Parts: sequence; C-alpha cells; structure tokens
Amino acid sequence: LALESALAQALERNEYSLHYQPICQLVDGKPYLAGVEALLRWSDQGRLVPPQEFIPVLEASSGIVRVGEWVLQEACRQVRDWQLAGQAQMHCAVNLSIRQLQEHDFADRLMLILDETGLAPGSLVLEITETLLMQDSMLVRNNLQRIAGLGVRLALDDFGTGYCSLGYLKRFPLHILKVDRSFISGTPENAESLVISRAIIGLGQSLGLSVVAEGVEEQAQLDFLTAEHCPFVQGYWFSRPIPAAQLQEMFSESG
Ligand code: G
Ligand code: G
Ligand code: MN
Ligand code: NA
Repeated sequence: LALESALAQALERNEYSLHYQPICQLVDGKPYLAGVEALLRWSDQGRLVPPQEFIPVLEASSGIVRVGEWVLQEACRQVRDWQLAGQAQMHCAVNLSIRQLQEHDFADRLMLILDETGLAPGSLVLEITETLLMQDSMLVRNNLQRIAGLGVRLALDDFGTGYCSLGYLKRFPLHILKVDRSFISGTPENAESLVISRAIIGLGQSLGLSVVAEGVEEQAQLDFLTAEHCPFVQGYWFSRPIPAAQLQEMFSESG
C-alpha cells in the first residue's frame, strides 16, 4: 500500500524517467542503429526501483494509464528530437499495457501526442503481448485497428512465451514479431532453442512480418542470427537500456 501511494505521487514528483535500448538492423552481419525501445524507470528517493517491482503494481491499478500516456509523450518527444538532430530514420518502440487499450479514447490521445510532438506515425512502434491479444475484446480490437489505421506499427513482444494460437497473427494488424530472449539465450549451443528461434524467424518472414531477436548477449548468437537472416536484433551485446544523454553520446561517437 505504501508502494501504491508512492507510485500515485511519482508522476507529479517527476520521479519517472525513460531508459532507451538500441534496436539494430543487421546489414551483411553488421548492426546499424535503427531505433530504440523506451523502458520506464522509477527513482524512489534516489534509488532506481526494478521495473518488475513497480510496473505490475501500476498495471494492477489504473495508474498505468496515466503513466503510460506520459511514457508515450516523453518517448515520442525524445525520438523526434533525435531525428531532428540527425538520426532521421530512427524509430521508437513503446510497451503498452492492456489497460491502456481498454480506454475508448486511446487512439485519439495517441493521435494528439503524435501531433504535438511531430513524430510521424511510421516512426512509432507499440509493443503488445500475446496475453493482451488473448483477452480478445471488441474494444481492444477496435483500438488496435485504429492504431494501425494511423500508420503506427504493432509489435508482438515476448513472442513464443504465451499461449497465443498462430491464428492471432493473422487476425490482428501486426507488423513485427519480437522473439523472446529465453529462446535467443540458448542459441546456438542448445538445439531446441536454435530450432525454435529459427522457426519463429521463418514464420515471421513467411507472414510478411518483420522480426526482432531480443536478448542478444554474445557474438555467437549474433552470428547465428546473421546466418538465419534475422533482420533486427536487440540485447546487452549492443547496449543495455541507458538514459537518453548516454545514448546520445553513442551517436556522436559513431559520427
Ligand atoms: O526495463 P526492463 O527491461 O527491465 O523491463 C521489465 C518489464 O517491464 C518488461 O516486460 C517491459 O516490457 C516492461 N515495461 C518497461 N517499460 C514499460 C512501459 O513503459 N509500459 C509498460 N506497460 N511496460 C513496461
Ligand atoms: O518484455 P520486454 O521485452 O519489453 O522486456 C524488456 C526487458 O528485457 C528489459 O527489462 C531489458 O532490460 C531486458 N533486456 C534487454 N536486453 C537484454 C539482454 O540481452 N539480456 C537480458 N537478460 N535482458 C535484456
Ligand atoms: Mn518490449
Ligand atoms: Na520481450
């Protein structure tokens, strides 16, 4: 309860911030910065609280709706700034919680945020999970259709860990599959991980979806993903999620 009330005040107190993790495109086995995933952070009296400790609490109440809107605003503003500063092709991925998609005016508010920040809809990716799709309500489905109608892309996050039937991949307007890091972490040594990762990459490509491999931590995994023609990669091997200022330093270093 103490946690809930602290979280309720955190927005006014400016205690939330975003970290950004690079998402790289593989071109001839070489990674090029293509976009970033924005990840919510909460600093409670100077201590960074692990997301697993506070995001579920926000999601259990409606707190995630207001905080989620702040995340969208902040991420769109930041990535638009980076685009104007020279990273013209950079896209921005933001995680959504089901509560946000249960708001009847979600798409209108999203349109307003894109308008206010000047970020093109095509530069935004919204990440949703299989569990969210399985709620399968009309409201959620309408919101997803409207989002896609704006030209914002939808990514299915943590793919392979839920109980989503493959039919869902066609029923919803999805553009991107993110292969869960639990599969990538076993590659290339573990035969089962390798076969599953290969199958998901192939499935995505056959369905005309783009594929992002998450949780890449080693060169050997990158080599495997290059051989499998996986188009996008993300993970500690490239960078941990870091504050905006720190990521900006990386742009200037790479020219
Ligand atoms: O930040 P980290 O990489 O530890 O993320 C932990 C979990 O929190 C992930 O499952 C991620 O999707 C989720 N998460 C991070 N930021 C947000 C956010 O802004 N909104 C929602 N709904 N989930 C988030
Ligand atoms: O569920 P989602 O994919 O949104 O979660 C993102 C989470 O994954 C963040 O907490 C981020 O810190 C974490 N993450 C990103 N890259 C790696 C990685 O290479 N290894 C591990 N173990 N976690 C990662
Ligand atoms: Mn994600
Ligand atoms: Na994930």
